[in-house]
Amino acid sequence: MEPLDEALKSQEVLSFEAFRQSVLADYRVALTSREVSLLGRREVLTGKAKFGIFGDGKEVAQVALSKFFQKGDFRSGYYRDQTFMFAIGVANTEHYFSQLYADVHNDPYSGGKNMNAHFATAFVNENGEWNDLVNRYNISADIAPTAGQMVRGLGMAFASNCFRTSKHKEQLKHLSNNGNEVCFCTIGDASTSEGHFWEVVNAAGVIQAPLAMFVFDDGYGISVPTKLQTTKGSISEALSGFEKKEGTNGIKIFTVKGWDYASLCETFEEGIAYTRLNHVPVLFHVQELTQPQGHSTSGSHERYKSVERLEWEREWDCNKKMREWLILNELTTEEDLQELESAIKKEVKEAKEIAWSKYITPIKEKVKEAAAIATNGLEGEVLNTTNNLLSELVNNKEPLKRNIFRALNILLEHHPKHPNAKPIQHFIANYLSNQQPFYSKHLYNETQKSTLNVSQVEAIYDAQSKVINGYEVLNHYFDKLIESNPLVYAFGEDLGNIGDVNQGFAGLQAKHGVDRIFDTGIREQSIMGQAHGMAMRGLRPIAEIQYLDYLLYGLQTLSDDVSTIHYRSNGMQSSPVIIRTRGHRLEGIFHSGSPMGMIINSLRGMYVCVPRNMVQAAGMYNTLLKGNDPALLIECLNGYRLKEKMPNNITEFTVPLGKPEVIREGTDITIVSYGSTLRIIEDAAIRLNDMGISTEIIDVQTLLPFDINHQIVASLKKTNRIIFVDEDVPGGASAYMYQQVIEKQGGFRWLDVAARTISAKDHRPAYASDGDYFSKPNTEDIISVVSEMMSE
Ligand SMILES: Cc1ncc(C[n+]2csc(CCOP(=O)(O)OP(=O)(O)O)c2C)c(N)n1
Ligand SMILES: [Mg+2]
Repeated sequence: MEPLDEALKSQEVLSFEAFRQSVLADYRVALTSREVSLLGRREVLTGKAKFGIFGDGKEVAQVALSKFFQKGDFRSGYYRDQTFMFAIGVANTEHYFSQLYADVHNDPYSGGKNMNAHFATAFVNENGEWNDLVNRYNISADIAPTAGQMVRGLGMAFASNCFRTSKHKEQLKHLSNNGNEVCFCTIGDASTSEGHFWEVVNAAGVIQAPLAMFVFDDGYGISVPTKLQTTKGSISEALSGFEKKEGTNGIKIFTVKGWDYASLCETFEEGIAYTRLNHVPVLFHVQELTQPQGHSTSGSHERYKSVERLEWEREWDCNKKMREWLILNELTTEEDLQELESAIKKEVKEAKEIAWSKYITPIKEKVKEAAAIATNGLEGEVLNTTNNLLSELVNNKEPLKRNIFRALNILLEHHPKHPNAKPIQHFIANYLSNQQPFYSKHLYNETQKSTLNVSQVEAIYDAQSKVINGYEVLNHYFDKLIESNPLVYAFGEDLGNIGDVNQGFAGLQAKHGVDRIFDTGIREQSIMGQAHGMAMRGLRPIAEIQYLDYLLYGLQTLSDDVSTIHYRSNGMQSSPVIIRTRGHRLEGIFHSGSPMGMIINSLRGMYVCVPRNMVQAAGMYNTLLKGNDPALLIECLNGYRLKEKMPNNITEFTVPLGKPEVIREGTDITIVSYGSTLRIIEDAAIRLNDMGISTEIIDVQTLLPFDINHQIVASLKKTNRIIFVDEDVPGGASAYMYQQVIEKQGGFRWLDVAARTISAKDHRPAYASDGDYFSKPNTEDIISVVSEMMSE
């Protein structure tokens, strides 16, 4: 052979060997993942873990797609993605089991808070600042509600568009490499029946973002087969009208068999390179997948799958097919494979045992410590009964922390004068206070980036300060804000071209560009998700819900995803979205709701701001933009045309969260409220004054957080009478304010007469001005209740 031929030949051998090794490495991951699923299920069935959901039957497709997931990319996935996570090296088997055991110390994805196979990586550091997201794999924290991940995925993909068009790339280098990042979004076949899925496919087709969607089709959603889920029984067929053609927008659709390793690799390579370059969304319909162990540990698929189907699933198991392919293509031998398979079984078992030991050892030590404290120095009868009462705990091979609290408390209940009562109580208190934070921390940001740390900057006025309409205050404010903060993006229905229905952004798209201020389709759920995904990538979106009544359409995303992101990622991820809406009062059943009880009860984890006017709103936006917490801000619909004096420092002054303001001082009665009802109360206060009653009015300003420094009880100490007023239904947010002040702040001690709530009626507000009068609290209602209280 000529030297050149020889060199080429040896290169070929080398590259074949490299290929062979990489294929075998993939198979190794697929096998490992399968073994994890098998052992994981056993851990649940034997009672060591509570619930398990596994990725068996999806392994080969996931190792294939992991090959095209690059550093800087994002994943918004679902609970079947363990193989992908193992393949990119972000998850390992030991940690996987730690999460399965709900080990608060060793589950690196959620700190023991989330179910197994719900992954996350750190987007922010211990100081609350964004990490360099460009040089790492980014896994957004998983949620269980089916298809919920789609809307977040849309936002994370869309952020790449924002970075690509940004004029401030230099400042954003740690967040993006020119918008080349793809968001991988996985979903089960049945979950495509959810509205979220369709909303996102449509929105992605319109806005053209680098979103790679993978529908993992195993033919079932728990027990319900595809033909009852999807038109024509095929999601790719049903979606064909969305397909991008020459000269149109849309998405690219690929179909591929989930057991066919070679064609999976080829298809994913082509599709992902395409979306990365062109920002055209792609959807892969991954077909013919299986569930070797059924849906989850909660049931058995033999109940609903036919014998033939079960037989087919065994035959077309992706790992089995890959194994056959390896042998057929002489990439390995039967003997080597058997060796590999037994090595992997051993490895996974060892990892599981390490995880179990790390989890259980500290609890067992606590059991020992508890027993030692309880029996210390005892003898005779009291020792016997103590031992008897603790025997179940001490003999428990898999004790939980709660078993310790229960056993010790029962012991004290039986023996109130137990000789070791004091040290036992001390132990209980210490152990409780040591453990509680693991379960409760990170609901809100606790770092220096907590919005509660933003200090107050007073509004500055001088003789030249203009008095203008509320909407003009906002318009001026948003103009300055977009100019000064390159991270801010504003969007929603009718927000771009006409500048929102109340002109807050009027003229600003023309001035600042369609990249920063833009219209969206009528799709509240995915507007929320779009903002959420962008915020997680370090941008500062202000996204609109056109009217408060329509927040319901987006509430699932806000409640399940945005509100829990910091908590469920154990503080590793933040989403400082600002959701802007307007409400409380307009007209009729669907344009004047004020469902504040629903909102504050479903959005713990977000802050909820209820400014009484647009200057206060601007100050709150400034505060929110300095912190890293998500928030909802509700502007008063009937406030846009009221005259307000504009501060000179409109983009700098801040309104701190959780700090009520006394807007009228008085001595006889305190009325607590927020938003547009304050104007009715002010009207009542003038008439009450004429009747000789002096009213103190307090604007709470934010419902979450609520009066952090207990200013309201200070007012109650002075007046000894209090009413909580709002426009929600009876028992809604007025009851919440009542509970906060009367119970939490100890306000009951200062009452001369029973505290009251005044709210709207149970029904939705009827149309027109008289409808409003008879549906919502009005001035006469307030005067009447105050008069009644004054005469008691
Ligand atoms: C909104 C919502 N509804 C119901 C459920 C309960 N649930 C969990 S998984 C599942 C089936 C999902 O099937 P599919 O999307 O095909 O995924 P697979 O589990 O088959 O991979 C259901 C109904 C849920 N988690 N969320
Ligand atoms: Mg399915």
